[in-house]
Amino acid sequence: MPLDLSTARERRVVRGACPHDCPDTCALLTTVENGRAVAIRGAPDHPATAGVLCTKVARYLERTYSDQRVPYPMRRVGRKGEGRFERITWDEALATIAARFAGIAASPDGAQAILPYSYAGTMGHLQYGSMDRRFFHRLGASLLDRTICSAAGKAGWAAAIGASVGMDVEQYENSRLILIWGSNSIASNLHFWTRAQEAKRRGAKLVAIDPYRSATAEKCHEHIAPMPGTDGALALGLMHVLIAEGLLDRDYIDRYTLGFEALAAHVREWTPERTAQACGIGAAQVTALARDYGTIGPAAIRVNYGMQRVAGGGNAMRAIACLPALVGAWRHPAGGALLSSAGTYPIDEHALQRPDLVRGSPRTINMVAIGDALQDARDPPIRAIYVYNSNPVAVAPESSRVRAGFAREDLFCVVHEVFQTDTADFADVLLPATTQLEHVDIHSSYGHLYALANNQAIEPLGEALPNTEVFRRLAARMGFTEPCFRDSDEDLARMAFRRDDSRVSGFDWDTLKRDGWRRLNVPMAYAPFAHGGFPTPSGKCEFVSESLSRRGQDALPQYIPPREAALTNAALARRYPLAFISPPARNFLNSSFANLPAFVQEEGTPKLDLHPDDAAPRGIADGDRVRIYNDRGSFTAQARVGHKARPGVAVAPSVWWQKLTPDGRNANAVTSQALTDLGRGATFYDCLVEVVRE
Ligand SMILES: Nc1nc2c(c(=O)[nH]1)N[C@H]1C(S)=C(S)[C@@H](COP(=O)(O)OP(=O)(O)OC[C@H]3O[C@@H](n4cnc5c(=O)[nH]c(N)nc54)[C@H](O)[C@@H]3O)O[C@H]1N2
Ligand SMILES: Nc1nc2c(c(=O)[nH]1)N[C@H]1C(S)=C(S)[C@@H](COP(=O)(O)OP(=O)(O)OC[C@H]3O[C@@H](n4cnc5c(=O)[nH]c(N)nc54)[C@H](O)[C@@H]3O)O[C@H]1N2
Ligand code: SF4
Ligand SMILES: [Mo]
Repeated sequence: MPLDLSTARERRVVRGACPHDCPDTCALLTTVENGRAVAIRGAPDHPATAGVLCTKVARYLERTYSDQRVPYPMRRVGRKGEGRFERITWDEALATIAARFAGIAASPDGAQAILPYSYAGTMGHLQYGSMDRRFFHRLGASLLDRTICSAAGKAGWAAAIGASVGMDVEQYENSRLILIWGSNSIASNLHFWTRAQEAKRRGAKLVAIDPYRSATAEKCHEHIAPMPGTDGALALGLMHVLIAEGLLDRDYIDRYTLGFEALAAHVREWTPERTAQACGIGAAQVTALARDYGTIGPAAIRVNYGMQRVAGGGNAMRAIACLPALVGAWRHPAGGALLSSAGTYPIDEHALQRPDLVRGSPRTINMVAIGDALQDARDPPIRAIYVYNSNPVAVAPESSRVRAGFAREDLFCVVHEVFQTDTADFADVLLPATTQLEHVDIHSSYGHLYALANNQAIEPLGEALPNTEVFRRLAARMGFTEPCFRDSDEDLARMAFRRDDSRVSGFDWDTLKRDGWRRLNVPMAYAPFAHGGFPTPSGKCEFVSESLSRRGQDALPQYIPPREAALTNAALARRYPLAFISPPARNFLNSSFANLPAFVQEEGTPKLDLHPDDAAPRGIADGDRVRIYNDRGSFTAQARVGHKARPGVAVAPSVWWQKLTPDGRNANAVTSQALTDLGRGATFYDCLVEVVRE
């Protein structure tokens, strides 16, 4: 039959992966008709995705086709921060950047005066960290310590377990007890929550440990609400009860752990009473939780990064990571714990990022304290910053310092972005970035065990370019002749995994592109440490860590209380009596999606949850406008008085774009640049404030 050309439409379904900073890394199916993406859904065949996307990415086409996209390269015409730009060509933009970078590199300050600033706007290995790293390494720019999210927890977990490896998320449906610790899974780890729900239907008990009565905590059988930053004490208290009551797997401890006797002596003082006092909960809650944990099996912990954004976050995670070994929970695939599965993938970072190209021995700047780094006297000062995959003006702590840093007239600022964010307003040169539908990438996950390919679904919109291509072009402009700067995205994707590793044997980039996803070669009923084999120096779960102690850290997991709390800083707590946390809002992903009308509408306006016991003495009623402040700054929100926040804690779901709030500020006006005990991480949730009615 002849083809009727008048109605023929080219229609295809493209396999991709969700790029967002979320443990679920969903497999996507995008329907493309005549070059335009018309539908997006979760791949039904991918076990971790099971055909379901979260509400944000189910509307990803609104993001891709938004009329708010940065359409072409631009140059600043207004004052810094004003956000006024005029169109220029890519040629002009690249020439400007190359000339400024070359000038700085040739000056006495040298290339170290240039700083890349990026995080996880996209988690694909190519667009997250490949050609960009090669470029800045070869340039000799300052290095960036990418610590804003997970550094403390990762370091604490690694001290006990050895690497970011843990339970298979698919096994949680077989658990009998699940502790959801510092995680609002419904918002931030939806596909785990589905498994937890299934476990619940099968009779499992779910316990949330969170100072906030999140949507997740509300749906668990039990909710334990410690004060922020006190989880380390809670974990030590649980150990105390487990040991005192003999609720231990002695055989597992003898064979597969290191330092039990020292740990037992160490936690002797952590009685339920002392623990309860440190955490602001009841002693009976500590004992009951320990008894559940010691007697119901398989017992699983899903711990997330929400509990480690405090002074003692690293040690708290260490203590939690020790719990499964004490009760032998690792013996069962549905027992143990998961923080991140990222370490299960044999990523070839060396091949992707080429640290061997580094010129000299450049300094490292911690991204958390970017406010200080841009403002304090440094030798050399930061004279240029290139921001991509991140929105520091909105997400970095102590906004007043960050904004003042970016406002420096003498700072040359490049921002490569999908949207004109708070940070983009400060750019001298603003470059348009592609979305996930417009470029190629290869993905691992930090919540499941599949590798994924992201095929390009549509042509880039406007003049947008992928991160990789911009750095390829900049490298050529700067005269970098190493062949690695000519690698295509396909070349890069082929080198992302170490080919000699058995976990990825049997598939390659070509099969991954075709099939979209592939499970790593780990058993289906995966129990990574059933027979020990921890990737620590001793091969055991290390209650006592010699490697930490060699670095001047405590050999045993300590309780390090919050830096800003009544027990540690009474004078400060008298002026600012409320502990303040700003966890993710369900409809935003950090500051991503916080500019798109549908999601902003869902969230309404910036809110502050307060307990009636804290609202009443301040004369604050539900719906009042309130000001939240401390010595670092202030912002306003609408009070929501109820039982979501526990007494003594104020909660502002985040991260709003500053320029889209009524007062032009967000929660980071009050947060601190101080760092964690391990990993030099951020302490967003270690923050005291006072709240007044406006
Ligand atoms: N919808 C949505 N999903 C997201 C994100 C998002 O912004 N929005 N962010 C993504 C990112 S960047 C990450 S890192 C991951 C993980 O994201 P996380 O930041 O871990 O986010 P949540 O899982 O929401 O967990 C935060 C929970 O920890 C609680 N919490 C705060 N302080 C403490 C504490 O001291 N102790 C305890 N026990 N709990 C505390 C908060 O009240 C909140 O309910 O999620 C990702 N997924
Ligand atoms: N108060 C408070 N602050 C927080 C947190 C909190 O809980 N409370 N959470 C913290 C955490 S856990 C994290 S991880 C950080 C996250 O902070 P960021 O990593 O900065 O995350 P986003 O705010 O989502 O900004 C990512 C930006 O990258 C852009 N982008 C996406 N894809 C691409 C691409 O392919 N190329 C380029 N060039 N750009 C792209 C997006 O448009 C977006 O504007 O925020 C932290 N800040
Ligand atoms: S749940 Fe997470 S991985 Fe899945 S679509 Fe949403 S943001 Fe992406
Ligand atoms: Mo994060």
